[in-house]
Amino acid sequence: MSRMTRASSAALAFACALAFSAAPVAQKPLRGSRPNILFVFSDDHACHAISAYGSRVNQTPNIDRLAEHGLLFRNNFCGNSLCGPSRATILTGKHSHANGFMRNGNVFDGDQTTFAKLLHGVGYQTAIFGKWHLSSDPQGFDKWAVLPGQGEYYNPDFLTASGRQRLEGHATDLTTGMAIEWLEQRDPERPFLLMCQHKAPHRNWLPALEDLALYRDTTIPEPETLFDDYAGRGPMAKAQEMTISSHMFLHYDLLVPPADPDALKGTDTAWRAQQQRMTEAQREAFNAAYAAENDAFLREDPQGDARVRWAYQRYMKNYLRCVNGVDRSVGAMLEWLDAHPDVKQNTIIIYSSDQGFYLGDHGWYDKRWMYEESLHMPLLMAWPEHLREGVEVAALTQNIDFAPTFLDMAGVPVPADMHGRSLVPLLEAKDPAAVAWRDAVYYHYYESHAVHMVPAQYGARTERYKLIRYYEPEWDTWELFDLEQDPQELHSVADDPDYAEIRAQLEQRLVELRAQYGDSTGDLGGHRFPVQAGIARVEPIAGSDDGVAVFANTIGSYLLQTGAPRSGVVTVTTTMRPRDGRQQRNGFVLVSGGDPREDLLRCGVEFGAHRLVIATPGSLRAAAAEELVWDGKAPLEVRCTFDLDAHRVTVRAAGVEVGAPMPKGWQALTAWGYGASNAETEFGGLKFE
Ligand code: SGN
Ligand code: CA
Repeated sequence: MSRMTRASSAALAFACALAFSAAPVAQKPLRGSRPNILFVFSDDHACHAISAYGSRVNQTPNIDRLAEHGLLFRNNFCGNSLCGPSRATILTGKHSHANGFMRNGNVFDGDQTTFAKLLHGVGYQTAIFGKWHLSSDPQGFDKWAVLPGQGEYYNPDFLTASGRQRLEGHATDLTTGMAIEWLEQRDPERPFLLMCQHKAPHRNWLPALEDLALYRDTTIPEPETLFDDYAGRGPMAKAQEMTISSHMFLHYDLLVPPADPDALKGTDTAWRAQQQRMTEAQREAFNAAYAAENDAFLREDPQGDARVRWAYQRYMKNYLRCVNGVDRSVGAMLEWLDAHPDVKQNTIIIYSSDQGFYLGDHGWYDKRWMYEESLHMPLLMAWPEHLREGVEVAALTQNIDFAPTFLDMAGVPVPADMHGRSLVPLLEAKDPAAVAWRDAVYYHYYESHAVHMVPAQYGARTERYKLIRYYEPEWDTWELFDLEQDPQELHSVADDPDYAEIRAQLEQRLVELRAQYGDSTGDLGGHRFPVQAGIARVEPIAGSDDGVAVFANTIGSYLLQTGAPRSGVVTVTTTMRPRDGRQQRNGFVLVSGGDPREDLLRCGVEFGAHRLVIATPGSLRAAAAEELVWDGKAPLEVRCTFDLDAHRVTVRAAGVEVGAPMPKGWQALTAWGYGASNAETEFGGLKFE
């Protein structure tokens, strides 16, 4: 019997069963049911821009169909509100520290176990199209065509196993088209996993031509906190760089054409590149859609709050137009399934997005914070005759649960080291609220001192409370929110004596969660380095007085001390060595005589290349380098001499010396410390002479 006849006879039997019973929708066991998995995933689509979640700003009729005919997860969260990290978590079922992808810029270790590989191993055909953003090539997929990095909206390039190819059209439509084409030509005898991953509605929100007219004559309601003053919380929220008022680029983000395209600077130069990338017909239609509004804006030149309001409207309309494209993609998928009832019968369709987003809430765009708008991830699932319809799940679910769920349904044992739990019991329960489930979710964001300047933070969210710890020494602050009393998270009660007991309980719960998931990142081992970036952990080295192992999670990570400036000739010695199995990167002594966040001199060793190097400020490229004769293991004593009068630096190790000029403007050294990249490096015996 072919799969098709089996499926239709099952449908018939099911229809008969229904005719003879008064029961509501019957359910079949999900565990091991080996459904086709059609996973539509977008980038930065917040729940509050989905009408099924109660959006005040738009309608998403196709995504809503999944809620109507399936389940909507009301409390689904990410574990690290950023693109690459959320995707790595979904693939591995593990929090960031365990899958190694903690911040954008890391490279996903594609050799680790993913649900896609495991499904492939039990006979699923697997494909992924669209945004990927994990740097290494996809593994575990029979077919892949992914955007390089963030990818482009118009006429994007796609990377495939056989090379790079540019396609004409809008990224959302192209991604949908590839997914449907793959469905058409797949092997109908085997189950499939299809991941259709949209770039939209990611910044800089370039809608498809057919969505440009939407919202033109409407005003999008403003969020209550558009003009948030950040009082009532720690100082962190005020220090970010993600406001609509000050951190959006007029040309790049808000699509106002510059008077002189040749004079564009910084991020705004991308405006021109994007225009040039469009075909002439696309460019004309695109620019015509905004022309009247742009003219009015330039004429009226609104200032202050009026300008923020204008920017909010422009931003939101483009964001929501991009969302509309994604909703249309979901519609196209549903339509395809409707036209192929035999496939539909065996297909669970899932909609989600990598994290939430600020839609002007707190005056912001972007994500990253553990606050509600960016912590929430949409999650909807439908599978006719298998899942209940119109059900809302309130359980605290998380992106770590996706992989275990897919595996469970495919009948693959969930690897014990995955952090998540299969959602199958929630999917099967008559009353999901009666299922024993977790009482708290864990969160850890790392990408500090990067775009948007959101501090590293970890925390726990329960049904009612949220505890956040900003652990970097420059902040060292806790926030606690009572979500029932203060759903907008405007008043931290971390220091309110009435909440002291609750805070103590939550702190305890957070310790337990960190232990449960084995997360020791964010622990600086008692060291207080006032300036740092990209450092995940600092551990004291056993048996050493001042030795530290530094775990860096990106290129150019550092830990710096500041103190009494040192002038004249300063000599710094330290030992350094890569920890076992992590010899690919480097160890540096860092000094600064300017702003240490921008102006750093790096002197030290590239472990893999066995080179002694000096890299001058503003660049990670070596200004001077010499080969080292060294076994790659023994601690190297590195001696750096900074001559602030002669403006010269010399570095010696293992009998080799290199020298380079130092910035002339530096009168004294104002900050010094360690640097390492994407690796664990041990430093010891830092001495000044
Ligand atoms: C880019 C964006 C940022 C965004 C990050 C991460 N700038 O750097 O606004 O926060 O991506 O987004 S842009 O100028 O390139 O648009 S993520 O979703 O990929 O994590
Ligand atoms: Ca994202």
